[in-house]
Amino acid sequence: MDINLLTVPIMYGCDRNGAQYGPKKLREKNVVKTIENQNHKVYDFGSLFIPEISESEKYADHDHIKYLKSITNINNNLAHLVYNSLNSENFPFIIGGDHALGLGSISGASKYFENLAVIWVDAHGDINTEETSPSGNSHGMPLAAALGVGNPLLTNVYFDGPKVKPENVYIIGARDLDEGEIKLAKDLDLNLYTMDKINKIGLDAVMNEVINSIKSTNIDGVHLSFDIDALDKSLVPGTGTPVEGGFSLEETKKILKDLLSTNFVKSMDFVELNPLLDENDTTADLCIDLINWTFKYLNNFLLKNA
Ligand code: DIR
Ligand code: MN
Ligand code: MN
Ligand code: MN
Repeated sequence: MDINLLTVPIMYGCDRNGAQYGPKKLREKNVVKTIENQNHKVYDFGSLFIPEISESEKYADHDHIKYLKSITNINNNLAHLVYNSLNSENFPFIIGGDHALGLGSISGASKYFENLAVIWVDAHGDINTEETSPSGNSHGMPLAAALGVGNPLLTNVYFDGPKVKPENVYIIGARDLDEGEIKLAKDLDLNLYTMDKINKIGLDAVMNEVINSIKSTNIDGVHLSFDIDALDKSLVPGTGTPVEGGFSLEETKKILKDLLSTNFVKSMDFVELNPLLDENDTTADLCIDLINWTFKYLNNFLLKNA
C-alpha cells in the first residue's frame, strides 16, 4: 500500500544524546528500499524540523518536564502530518527519535478515527506525569498525555482533551513500571500485559486476547507504537533504557505478525534507536530486520473497513 515515511529526529524526550540520529542511521541502512521491497510505495515526507535548544534551557518551560514547549510543538506538527497522511488513505510510519513522539502520532490518528485503539509495545508504560516521573523525561509520559492525564500542554496537543479511551489502550511487554504508572494503569483499568503476566499465560494467549478484544468492539483503527526496548536488553545495545527479561527476536516477530495480519493497524511508530550507543550496528540492523518483517505483513486495506 502507500506508506508515508515520517522521521522525527528528537532526543529532548529522553535527554540522551544519540537518539536523534536514529532516522539518519536507518536511512543509511536503506529503510526506504526495505519497505519498497515488500511491495509498498513509499512517499517520504522526510524529517520533521526540530529546533535547537541548549542543555541549559531544558527546564526553561517547566521545572519537571524537560523541553516542554518544544515537545509540545513537535507533537503538534507530527499530529497534523499523521492526520493528513491518514486522510490521503496512506499508512503513516513514524521513525524516531525517542518515544515522546508517540503523543503526536496518537493525536493525529485520533482526529481521523472515531474510536481509536493504541497498542503500546514497550518495556515501559510511558504513562508518567510530571508528578510521577522519576526523570522529567517526556518519553515516559506520552501515553498518559494521550489518555488526558498530565500537564495541560501535553494533554491538549493538536486538539483539547483525551485522544484514546482507557479501555482501548493495550500495553504489551512492560517490566519496568514506576510506582505512579502502576497506580494509573490500575485506576484507569488499562489492558496491561506485563512481562510477568505474559510469562504466566503465554504470548499466544495474550495475542489472541488482545486481537479478540479489538475485534469485539467498534474500534475503527489501531495505532501501534513500537519501542525497540521491548526486546530483551541483550538484543538492543543501541537503545537508551534497555531492560532485562524482554522479548526474543522470534517473539517480537510474532507480535508484529499477529497485529499486522489483522489489518486493524493503520499507523505505526518505531522508536528509541540510539546509534551512538550501538555496538557495530547490531541494533540498527535488527531494526531493519523488524521493519522488513513489519511491511511483509502489512497488507493493502481499505482504510476505514478493517
Ligand atoms: C522511566 C523510563 N519510566 C521514566 N522510561 C522510559 O523516565 O519515565 N521509557 N525509558 O521508554
Ligand atoms: Mn517507550
Ligand atoms: Mn477520534
Ligand atoms: Mn521503553
